[in-house]
Amino acid sequence: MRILLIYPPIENEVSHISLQEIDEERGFLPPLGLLYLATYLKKYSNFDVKIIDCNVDAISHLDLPGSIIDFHPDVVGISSMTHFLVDAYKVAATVKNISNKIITVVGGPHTTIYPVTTLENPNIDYSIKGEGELAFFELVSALQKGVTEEGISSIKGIATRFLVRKGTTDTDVELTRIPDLEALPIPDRTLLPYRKYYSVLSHSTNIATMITTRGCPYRCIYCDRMGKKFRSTSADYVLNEIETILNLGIREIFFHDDTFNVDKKRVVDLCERILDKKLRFKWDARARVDCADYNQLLLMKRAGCSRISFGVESGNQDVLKKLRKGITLQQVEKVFQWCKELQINSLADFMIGSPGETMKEIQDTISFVKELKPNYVQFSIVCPYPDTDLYRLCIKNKMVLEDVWLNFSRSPSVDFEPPIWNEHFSRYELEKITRRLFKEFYLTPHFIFNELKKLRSLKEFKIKVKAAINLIHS
Ligand code: B12
Ligand code: SF4
Repeated sequence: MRILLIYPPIENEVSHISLQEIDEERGFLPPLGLLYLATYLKKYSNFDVKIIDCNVDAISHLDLPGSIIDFHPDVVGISSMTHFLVDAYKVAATVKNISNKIITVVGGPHTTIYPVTTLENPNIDYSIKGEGELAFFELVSALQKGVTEEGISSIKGIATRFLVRKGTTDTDVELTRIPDLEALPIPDRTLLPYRKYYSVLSHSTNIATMITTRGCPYRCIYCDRMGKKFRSTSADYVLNEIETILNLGIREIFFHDDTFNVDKKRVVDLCERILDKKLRFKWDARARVDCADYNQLLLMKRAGCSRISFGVESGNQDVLKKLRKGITLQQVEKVFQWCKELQINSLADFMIGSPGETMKEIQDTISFVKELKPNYVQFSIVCPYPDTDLYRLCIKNKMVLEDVWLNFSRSPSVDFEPPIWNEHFSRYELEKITRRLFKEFYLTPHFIFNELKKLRSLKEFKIKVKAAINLIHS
């Protein structure tokens, strides 16, 4: 069997969540989900497996047929996030245009919410709800053995037309989740053009990404991870993975765990092991302020952590409460102060247009940013995303008149405008405010001077200048 995994060319993104012109120079991050799938298949089968990351290799929808025909796959797996669903569906159409005999399977965060709805698209044969390693392996093995669709329907996490005919709904399909993350082989980064990945935020011109935990025990109302079972890998496993990355000559790692520091003891253990083994690399992580303490941050710094992103979301305590964020402004202040003392770069993520937010609360956020002085900020417009409590609230309060995300999933179009929380502001007003906040933070002599001091290469200089030009023109 020949299996081709495709991360679609993102050409038709429905996105106003962060401003598109500001995202453009963000860089390229590897599609880690597909790497996990491919590595698992390679370890446990003799299938021929290939990944195409269309974005990093600049393969457009027009170019894609050539790349698919070259590999002549039996099965094509496609990744889908909601914001690039149009592109995922376009890839499925391209595959079926080449040959109707190629089986198409779509997985990822979007089909995890809408596994059955996805099958309304005639170009998609199967979809996966949840973490795909085992389910996809079982599906492809069953296809090879010629198992019937009814038989395939008993594989956990797979939506089939057989199930649709029986009246199964999106919520009925059983979620597949890997209970023991250490049963997964360490992703083989050489399956991707690993030297090409970088970020506007990185120190090096080449980075890798890792995920050491899955799930998140918190319940923020705007997030679809809420309450999902938290699982982690041991320090040994993580260290092995770090070493395989360092052996490829990469010296910077972005940890993409939802919340890296949930388990304090684990963070301490990990950092001590990095120090013991004298592994030298820069890294960054996404963390919660209420899970951080001074000693944890000190150890992280000593172990090479150069930047931490914290979800701060608002400078107003009532708004934080409405978002069910579970943090206080005092905790935020304390942790950002510690980061300054320890010279760890801090990135504060804020959301604009939250429930209950008027210009007064936004002003509180602006004042808070000025007081906090993070090294970087990210402002995103609040988007009630599917399968979040915020979206359910949006429907309940009749802020949207129908289930717009379900409609979008049925027939995605690039013209779709994702919903906003329109209690006090229009979409236009929120975009205007967000642009202003970005400019006020980044286009200051103080910020520009600091960034210039940190530059290490001509490539980094060019990336940052381009990002700045985009911002000026926004
Ligand atoms: C890294 C990341 C990004 C990167 C993407 C780069 C890349 N090439 O992957 C960047 C920074 C660009 C990004 C952007 C956004 N992201 Co993001 N991102 C993530 C993050 C933190 C990690 C993704 C990851 O690597 N996970 C680890 C791997 C192992 O999991 P996975 O990718 O889900 O893959 C598994 C399954 O989904 C499935 N699977 C995936 N693909 C396929 C394909 C097949 C064929 C099969 C069978 C299975 C399968 O199996 C995989 C293995 O178990 C996740 C949160 C998370 N912890 O997952 C959010 C997440 C994916 N992002 C999300 C969102 C909403 C966004 C944004 C829209 C806004 C935002 N708030 O950040 C923006 C969009 C950009 C824009 N212009 O506005 C949501 C997606 C929700 C959805 N319904 O699609 C998530 C889940 C976070 C959240 N809870 O809100 N993101
Ligand atoms: S926003 Fe972060 S902390 Fe909150 S539920 Fe989602 S992943 Fe967890």
